[in-house]
Amino acid sequence: MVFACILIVGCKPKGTSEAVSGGGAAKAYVAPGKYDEFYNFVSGGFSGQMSVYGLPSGRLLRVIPVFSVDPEKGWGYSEETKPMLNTSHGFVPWDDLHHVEMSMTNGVADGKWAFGNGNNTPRLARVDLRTFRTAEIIELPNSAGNHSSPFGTENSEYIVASTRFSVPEDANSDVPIESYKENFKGHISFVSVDKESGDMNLAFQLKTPGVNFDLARAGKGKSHGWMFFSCYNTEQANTLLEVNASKNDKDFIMAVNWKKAEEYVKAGKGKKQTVKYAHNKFDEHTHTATSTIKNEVTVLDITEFPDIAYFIPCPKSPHGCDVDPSGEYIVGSGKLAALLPVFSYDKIQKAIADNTFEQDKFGGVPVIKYEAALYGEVEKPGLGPLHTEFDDQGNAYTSFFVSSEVVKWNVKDLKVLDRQPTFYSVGHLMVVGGNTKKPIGKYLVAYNKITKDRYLPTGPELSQSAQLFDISGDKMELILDFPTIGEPHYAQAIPASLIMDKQLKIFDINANNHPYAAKGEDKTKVVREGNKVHVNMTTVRSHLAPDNIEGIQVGDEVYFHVTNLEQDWDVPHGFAIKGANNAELLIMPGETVTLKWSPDRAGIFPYYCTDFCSALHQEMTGYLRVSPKGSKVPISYKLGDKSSAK
Ligand SMILES: [Cu+2]
Repeated sequence: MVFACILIVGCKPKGTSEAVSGGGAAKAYVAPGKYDEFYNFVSGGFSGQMSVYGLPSGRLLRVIPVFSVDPEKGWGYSEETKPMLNTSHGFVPWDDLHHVEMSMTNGVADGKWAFGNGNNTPRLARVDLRTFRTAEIIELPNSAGNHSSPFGTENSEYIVASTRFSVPEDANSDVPIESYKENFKGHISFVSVDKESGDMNLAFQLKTPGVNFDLARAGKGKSHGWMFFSCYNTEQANTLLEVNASKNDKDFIMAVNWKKAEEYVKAGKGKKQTVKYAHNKFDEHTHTATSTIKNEVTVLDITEFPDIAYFIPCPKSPHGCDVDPSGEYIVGSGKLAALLPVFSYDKIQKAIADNTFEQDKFGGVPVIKYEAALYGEVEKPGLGPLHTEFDDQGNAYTSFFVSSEVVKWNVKDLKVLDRQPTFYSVGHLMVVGGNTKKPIGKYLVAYNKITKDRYLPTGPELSQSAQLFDISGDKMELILDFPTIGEPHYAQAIPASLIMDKQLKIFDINANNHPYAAKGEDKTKVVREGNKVHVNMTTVRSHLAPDNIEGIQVGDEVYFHVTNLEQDWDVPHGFAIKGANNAELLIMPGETVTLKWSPDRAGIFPYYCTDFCSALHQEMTGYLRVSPKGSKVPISYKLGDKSSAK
């Protein structure tokens, strides 16, 4: 116990009682009625969501359900959104979303889409920044633990996702675990993105030796066309990894010439493989998602093509693998290393041209000599380096998990310039645009793993914490703490001006192609088809139509297709009915959404609008009568004196 206390005290950076005051606080202050300068898209870690904060205020603006069901928005509960969470394993309503990647044009965020990874049941998602909704999810075959994902190329030609756990290929996976070295392989998925529509497509996969891929970054500028991946477990251990995968002094960064790989695939060199994966898309006009199971992927084995991939030794268990704005420097972060190696793209190219390789290949892939690829090492920067982002002045910022600090250093001379404590144990960090060709060196956010004493306590679990630093001066200055949802891993921020004027304010009711849309109260109806009953309902301030329904029976499957007739910004309506065992619906102006409900008893069931919409919101209710199975009560429905019976 005493030992534990000492440990905890020992972890605290000096000056834990320091509070931000005066000028610092003013820098994060956004006055009521004023907008933030940046949108910050933050991964929700184990919550499976993405949340959006304003910077510098830290205001929570929106939580976007991606891989998780969300009762606030009915995501994954409505019939229209359920297919978005379909996988080859069936309906999977959860995942851990670790990393966020903004779509890019010429190496700078273009404000079209945000991509997110699902680690557990490997998936890639695309969020539409006009609607702040998940528009597409694609499952990744031959993969497990989609951690090294989603990392995009300079023009989002591809969003790249690699397997954290090497596993046997899907087609022949029933093998002894001990046969790791022989049967377990890594797979890297290249998912193409249509520049206009955003539609994703699993273009091809690279099959690699069995290691654990951790993180990655695409080359940019001079290194555009290349991609760099950190890999650990080069020991190829399959048990007690904390010991057995930490034995080698150096693991690898893998440099991949993806343009070359793309050429080979186009020339038909890849092998078609039978797999099974789901591809889910949300259609904005039918307001409905479809899920398609696909059965084929093209795989290129990198060991058969000597000019696609190279390993570069990197000390020790590398985590982050970050490329500077010029594309020349690649920073490897060995999370158990005491130094920070910086590799040079030019030197890597020269080493390849000169065959400056180690004598032995690794798993059939050439290994470039460490010194031949190395630009230099940042000496004694801190303990446990994890991630690096960059500013517009040639500086890098690296998070140090063990020593709980952010360290600023110069990319050219590798000298440490500043260090500031974080509270506590920082994981990822983010500079606005810090992964792009044009960083905006104004703010840095540290996403911390532990909160300890920063906020009011909340039972056994404390809030997750982000910390905002002003990095515009020579010294980094902590200006704000703000709590976050889930456990944020990575995040990215973009100027608000890039997307705030592109927001979709309503769905055009005339373009609503939902098959059960009722585009007016005179189009509402209740139709029995066997034991299925379809209710084409409308909602508008301040009533639902119809608001009296009879003739439903115990054992029926009732589908409430609710169309919101409003055509004003920010006038959603909700829908809920007593006893329904899923969530409410939340229906945007011009949209149609469906709740499936199976009454379990006879009686009167009120239904109502759940989203406050007007002074007469409380009156926005209706009654539904359920009769016993086999009852002679006919289907009938009405609104006021407009009734009809069938
Ligand atoms: Cu309402």
